[in-house]
Amino acid sequence: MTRSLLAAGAFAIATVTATAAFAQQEVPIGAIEILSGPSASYGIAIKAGLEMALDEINSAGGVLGGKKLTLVIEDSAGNKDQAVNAARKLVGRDKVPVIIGPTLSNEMFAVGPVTNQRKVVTVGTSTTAKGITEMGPYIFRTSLPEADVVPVTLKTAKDKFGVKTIAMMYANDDAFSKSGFDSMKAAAEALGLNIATIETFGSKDTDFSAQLTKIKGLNVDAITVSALVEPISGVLLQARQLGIPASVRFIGGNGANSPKLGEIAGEAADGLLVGSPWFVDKKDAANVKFVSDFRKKYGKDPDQFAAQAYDTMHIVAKAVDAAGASDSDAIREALLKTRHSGVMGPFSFTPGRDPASAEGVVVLTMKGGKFQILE
Ligand code: 1QQ
Repeated sequence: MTRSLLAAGAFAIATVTATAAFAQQEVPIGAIEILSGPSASYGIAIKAGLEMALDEINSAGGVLGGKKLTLVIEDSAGNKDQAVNAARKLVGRDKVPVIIGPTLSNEMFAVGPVTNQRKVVTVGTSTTAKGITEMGPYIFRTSLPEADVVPVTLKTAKDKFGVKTIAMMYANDDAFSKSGFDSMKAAAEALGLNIATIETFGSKDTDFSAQLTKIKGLNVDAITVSALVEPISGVLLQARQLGIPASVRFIGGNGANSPKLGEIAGEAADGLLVGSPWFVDKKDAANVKFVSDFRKKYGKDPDQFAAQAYDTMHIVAKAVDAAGASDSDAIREALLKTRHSGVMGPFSFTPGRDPASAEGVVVLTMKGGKFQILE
């Protein structure tokens, strides 16, 4: 008995020592993503992209001369407070030098001030609202702001489909949805479009009939919607049920860039226009390999959110190596100088920590519940 207890104790000590030694061989990267709840499709795609890049980095020898990069991922469930708690855990308990995420701008506006104050580099891969990187010198993003994408989408709607009069809808309880609407409105005004009405709703709403009935009577050419994927899908389904014809085209923002839209709305989403810096059929070698490897690993196509996350993990790994240490300040400096050629195209940060290039935005449309590039 005593002997086996002693042996067990010795074993436990040996295990702890081995774990501690092993821990020093690892560089932990934190991530805060939506893995549950209505917006989980975004976070699950991001997690898949991060993990695929992580595997590639570690198979190629890791970082800092042979250390493994590990991912400590926390679920925010799309909730600001849960995202802030996750950030506190990652900083305090896990001592991560970098946090990737959170998924939503709404969450980032709560997390950013906390991680910036703790001087922990925080890199949004999907946060597109205005003002994200202005929160402080530790806040970066690899996602193109809506302000750079929606003018391209609206110009295409005008030039290619003759859209002149629009109704505008947005969720007024989500920072991204509101900011995306502001960008859409500015772009519509710059293009000289007539705005027949502006209608709002809540992100958890399921009944949009009052707004849509009003819009139906206004004879518009198109309806813009700035919202996350669940409410947009609800708007599309209900619009067609209420008899708004398919000739009235919907125009979405970054929230519409998830394949979940087609899964929920099906053919009601057909004809929707959305801008994106990435498309699954992009023919460059890096993207072809990424898409093929992703299909092999996960048995489905990557989406824009997975692609952005995949590039971001590679960018972060490069910066860790260039920093020469698992140190947030050194990584911050290194990120500002990092150049990466990824599946989204060539990437570097502006001094303000936003993506340097807004080129390569393509406009996609939905057909049979799937995205297609607009020919
Ligand atoms: C933001 C977004 C969302 C659509 C990310 C999933 O762009 O919150 O900024």
